[in-house]
Amino acid sequence: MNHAANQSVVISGAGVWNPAHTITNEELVDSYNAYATKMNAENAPAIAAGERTEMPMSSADFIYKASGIKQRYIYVKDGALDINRMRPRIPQRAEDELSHQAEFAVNAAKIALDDANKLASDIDAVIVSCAYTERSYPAIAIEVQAALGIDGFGFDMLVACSAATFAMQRAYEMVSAGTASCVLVINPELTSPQVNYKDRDSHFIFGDVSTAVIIEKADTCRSEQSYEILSTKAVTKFSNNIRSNFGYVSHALDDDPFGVHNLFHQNGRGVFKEVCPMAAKHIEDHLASLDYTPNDLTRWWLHQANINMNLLISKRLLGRDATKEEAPIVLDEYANTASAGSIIAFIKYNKDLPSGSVGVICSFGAGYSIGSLVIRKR
Ligand code: CO8
Repeated sequence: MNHAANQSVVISGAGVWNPAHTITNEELVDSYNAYATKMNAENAPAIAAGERTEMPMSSADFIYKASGIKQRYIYVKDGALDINRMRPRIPQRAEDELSHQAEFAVNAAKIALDDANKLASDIDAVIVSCAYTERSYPAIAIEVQAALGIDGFGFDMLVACSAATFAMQRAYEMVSAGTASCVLVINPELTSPQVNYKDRDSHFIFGDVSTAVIIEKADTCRSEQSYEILSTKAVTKFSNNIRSNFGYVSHALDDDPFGVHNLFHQNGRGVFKEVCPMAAKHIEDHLASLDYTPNDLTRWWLHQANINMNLLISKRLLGRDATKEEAPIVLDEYANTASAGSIIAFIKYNKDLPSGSVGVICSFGAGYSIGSLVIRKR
């Protein structure tokens, strides 16, 4: 936990950018069910002999009820719903072209810079933090830095669903310590290449999006609306319940680097049961450290993995259901966007709050990792 003793640190701007294409639950389910029907027909003898399990059908109704998701944005729709492919067909880019993920990042960064009333020349550090980076090096952050014409330094971070909050915490610490004065934190969540569209249990979960925030000292802030960061808190606890194994070691393994065990997979029920109490306690402890109780919060910008998780966490803390205004949900439009979810909720639902309102941004996900920032409208 950190307190900015001498220097108030603020979130002075933020931006969300989404790709043009969407996939509704119905479109997704039609494609998956057609694929499953085809596979079941092709494997009918093996299924009848008990050598292979029949693929179950998916349901748009189940998806909405179990998760709150109605649609998701996707960077490249072509290929993702084609039952002979079941993955997006993303065009290869040459090394001298802007990479896909850097483009995602730049799009959100420009919106955040405008929102904070800043120029690229005001920024001296760039953190790109998300669930996956497109490559190991050079860092996407350094490519973004070059694309925007930013001096200083940049680096990438990976903390799955807590990548955004953990990166904002690092930015807060850098500004507090004086090692950077104005930090651009970007979360280019290009999730669709890792989604297993052939898996009924997870094909609906993720969407593509990019978010960015600007963190700086209060005395350099020129935006009309800003939030003081009162405190940050992070915790991690190892769990195998959410895993993605694809990585650079694949080249040296006698294994299929694109096998289903290397794509995103999870024990969703287990995650739900374990993470909800962890996240509730995390928020309660964080608030208590500031002499706040849950009832002192005007808004809860929670991680967006599942609407039922958010309802449970806020109910556990408030002793009643949180209203839509108190704990906004963006899952219906965006689905789970890994680390970007709580930031989208913040971006879409903060401008209406009066000065002095206190809220919490909190993420929770793979690792497990939980990150929170308690913030107050200036
Ligand atoms: N259609 C119809 N039925 C289905 C479907 C479907 N699509 N999927 C499952 N079912 C069935 C099941 O088979 C089961 O049937 P039965 O009762 O006969 O066994 C029944 O529905 C209920 O299944 P579940 O118990 O699994 O359903 P839940 O109510 O638990 O809902 C969820 C499933 C929505 C996955 C839920 O468990 C959940 O959201 N859990 C939390 C998971 C979570 O938060 N995970 C975090 C993931 S993100 C992260 O941390 C980092 C990821 C980084 C990015 C990755 C990019 C790719």
